[in-house]
Amino acid sequence: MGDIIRYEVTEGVAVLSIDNPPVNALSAEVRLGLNSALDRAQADDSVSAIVLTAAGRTFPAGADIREFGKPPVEPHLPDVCNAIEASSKPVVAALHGMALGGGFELGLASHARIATAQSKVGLPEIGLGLLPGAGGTQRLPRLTDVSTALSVVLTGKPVPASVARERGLIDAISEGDLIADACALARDLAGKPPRPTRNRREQFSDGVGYQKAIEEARRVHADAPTMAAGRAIDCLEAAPLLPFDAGLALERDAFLELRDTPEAAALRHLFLAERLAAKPRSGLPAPTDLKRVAVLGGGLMGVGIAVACLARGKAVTIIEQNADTAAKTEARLRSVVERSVSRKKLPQSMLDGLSKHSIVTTQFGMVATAQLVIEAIAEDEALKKDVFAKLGAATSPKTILATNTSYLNVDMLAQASGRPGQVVGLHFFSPAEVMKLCEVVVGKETAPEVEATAFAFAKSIGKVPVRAGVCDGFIGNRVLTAYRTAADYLLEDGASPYDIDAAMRAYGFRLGPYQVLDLAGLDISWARRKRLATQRDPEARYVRIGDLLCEAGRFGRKAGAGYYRYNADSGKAERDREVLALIEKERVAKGITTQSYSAEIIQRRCLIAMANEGSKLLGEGIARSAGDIDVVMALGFGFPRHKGGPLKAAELSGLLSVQRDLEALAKEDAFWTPSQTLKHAAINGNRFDG
Ligand code: 3H9
Repeated sequence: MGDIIRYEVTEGVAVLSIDNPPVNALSAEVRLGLNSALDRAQADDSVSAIVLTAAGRTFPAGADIREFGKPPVEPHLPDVCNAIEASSKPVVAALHGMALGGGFELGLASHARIATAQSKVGLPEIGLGLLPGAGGTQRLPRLTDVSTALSVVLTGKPVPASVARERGLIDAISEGDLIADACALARDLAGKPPRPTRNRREQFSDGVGYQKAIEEARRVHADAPTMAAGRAIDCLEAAPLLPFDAGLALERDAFLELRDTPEAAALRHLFLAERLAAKPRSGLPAPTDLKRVAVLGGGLMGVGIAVACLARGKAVTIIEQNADTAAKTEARLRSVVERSVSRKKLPQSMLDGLSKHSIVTTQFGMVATAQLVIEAIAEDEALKKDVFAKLGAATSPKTILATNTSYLNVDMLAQASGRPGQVVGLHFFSPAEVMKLCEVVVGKETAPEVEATAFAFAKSIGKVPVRAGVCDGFIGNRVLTAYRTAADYLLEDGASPYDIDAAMRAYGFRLGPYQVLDLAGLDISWARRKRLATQRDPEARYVRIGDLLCEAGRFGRKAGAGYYRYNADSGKAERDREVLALIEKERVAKGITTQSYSAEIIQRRCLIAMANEGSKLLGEGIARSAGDIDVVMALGFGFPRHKGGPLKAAELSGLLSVQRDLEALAKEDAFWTPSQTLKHAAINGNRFDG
C-alpha cells in the first residue's frame, strides 16, 4: 500500500485517509489502496472500527473522470463500496469539502456519515451524462425520502451539510475536530450490530407515494437532453422493487451504457476543456492580484462587469460621461445588484453598503486610482481609439488597460494608448454578472505579465478565461458569423427562418439563430455589415435578407417585428407571411431555384460551418486548442453542452465525413472550402483534442 492511502490506528480506530490531490479522485490506485487498507483493518486485532477520510481540501469529489474514456481497471468502485458495507467492523465516513459522486457513494456505503458544517454532499453525475454508478441510486433512496433522492440525482446540485443532515443524507455534523468526532462515533457503533444501508427499507413504506414521485419525475424529465435522467429514474424506481444486488446490477449496466454514449464523451470533454482553458500558458510570470478596478461606461455591459467584480470583493469605480448618464448608471447598478441579491448571488450587505464598495463618477481622472481599467463604451472605433489615448495619458505605466470590444482590433487600441504592452482584451458576455465566459484577447505586444494577470483576474471574479488572438470577432464571434452565414445560405436557398430555428432547437440550442438575432436587435449586425462593406470580397456570396428586413424597419423584438412578428398583447413570437414573401422575392430576384432541407441537413450544414471556422482559428493560431473553441461556444453562445461544442461534435461525427461534406459544398461556394487544419486532422485520422 503506498502513500495514496494513509493508515493510522488511534485508540482502536483505524483512520484511512485518501491522499490523491487535488480533489482525491477515486483513481484505480486509490481504489486498490482502499481495498488493501480495508483488508488490513479487518485483520488488525487492535482495530474495532474504521474511519474513512481524506487529506487536503476535500473528501473525494468522485470517480476519476480522466479514466472514463479508457478500459476499466479493477477493483471497480461499486466493489469497493460493497467491501465497505460488508465490513464486520463499523465504517464511519468523515466528510469535508465536496463529497461528490463516487466520493459520496463511499459515504453512502459506510455505516454512518459525519460531515463538517461547511461541507456539501451530492451526486453530480447527471452533468456528465451519467448516473451514480457505485450504488448511489440504490443506497440513497434507502436513507432519504424519494423526492430528495430524485432531486439529488436529477439536479446533480450539491447539498449543504445542514440540509443533508435534515434529510438523512448524513447522520451528524461536526462543529469541532472532524476526525476526533468521527472516531468517537465509530467507537460508539463498534459495540452495536452493524446496520448496512442495503438492508434498510423504512423509506419504502409508502409504495404508492414512491411510485407517484417516480412517474412525476419521468414526466418532468421526458425531454432531457441525454439518456441519463431516464436511466437514473429507472434505477431509483427499481430500488424498492428489486433485491439489492439486482438493483446494483441494473445500475451498473446503465452506468456502462451511459459512459460510452457520445453525450457523456462530449460532457466530459467540456468539463476538462473548461479547466484547461482557464490555465494560462506555461512560462508566464506570476500574476498581480488586482483589487481596484475602474469600468469605463456604465451601460448594461459595464454595469454587469462592475457587479461581477463587486461580487468578488473588488473595489469598483464606474466612469460616466456626464451627470445625466451617471445618474442612470447608478440606478442601473442598484437594480442589477438588487436582482443578484434576490437570486442569492450577492449578500444583502452588498446592497446596503453599495456606495462603500463602488463609486459612479464623471471624473475621468479617477482611472488613475485603479490597477485595471476596463473600457466598456459603445462599439465605435474612433471613440475607442480616443479613449485609449486618454487612458494612456491618465494612468500609471503599471495600470492594465482592457477593452471589452467584441470585434475591434485590440492591437490598434493598444497603439492608440501609447503603452501597447499594458493593453489586453477582456471580452465579457451579456449579462456579464451571470455569464461565465471571458475571452482574454492577447495582442501582438501584450506583455506576458499582463496576460498572466488578465487570466488570474478573470478567474478571481468567477469567470472561465479563454485565450484568443486578435482577429475580427476573436473566437466566439468568428464562429458565430460562420454559423449565421450557413443559416443565411439555407434561408436564401429554400428553408424558412422558422424551419432553421426549429432545427437548431431540436439540435439542442435554446433559441435558433433568427430568434437570437431578433432578440439582440437586427440593427446591430446590420451596422457591422455596413462597417465591413468595403472590405467584403465583391465576388463572395452575400445574403441581403437581414439588410432588407432592417430597411423595412424590422429591427427585431424591440421593434415588434424582425424575422418574427411579435404579438402586441402577449409579446409572443409569431411566424410572419410578410417575411416569407420578402425572402421569396429575393430568391426570385437572384434566380435561385429553391430546395427543401430536412432538419438533419440544416443541423449538419450549421455544424460543419462552425467546425470549419473553428479549425481555421486553430490554423491561424487565434485559438490555443479545439477545447478552447468548444468552451467559448458552449459558455458564451448556447452551443448544447451534450454535443460538446462544434469541434467535439464534428470529431464525434467523424472528421473525414465533415471533410467530404465541406468539399462537396465547396464546389458550389468558396465559403465551404475546408480549412487545412481540418483537412490534416481528417486525413491523418487524428482528433482535434486528446
Ligand atoms: C462519478 O463519480 C461516477 C461514479 O458515480 C461511479 C463510478 C463507477 N476526476 O474544478 P476544479 C480536477 S463521476 C478527475 O478546477 P474547484 C480538475 O480537472 C464524477 N479530476 O476545482 C482540476 O484539475 P487540474 C462525479 C477531477 O475547486 C482539479 O481537479 N463528480 C475531478 O473549482 C481542480 O478542479 C463530479 O462530477 C474528477 N472527478 O471545484 C465532480 N474533479 O488542476 C467534479 C475535479 O488539473 N468536480 N478534478 O485542472 C467538481 O465539480 C469540481 O472539481 C469540485 C472542485 C467542486 C470538486
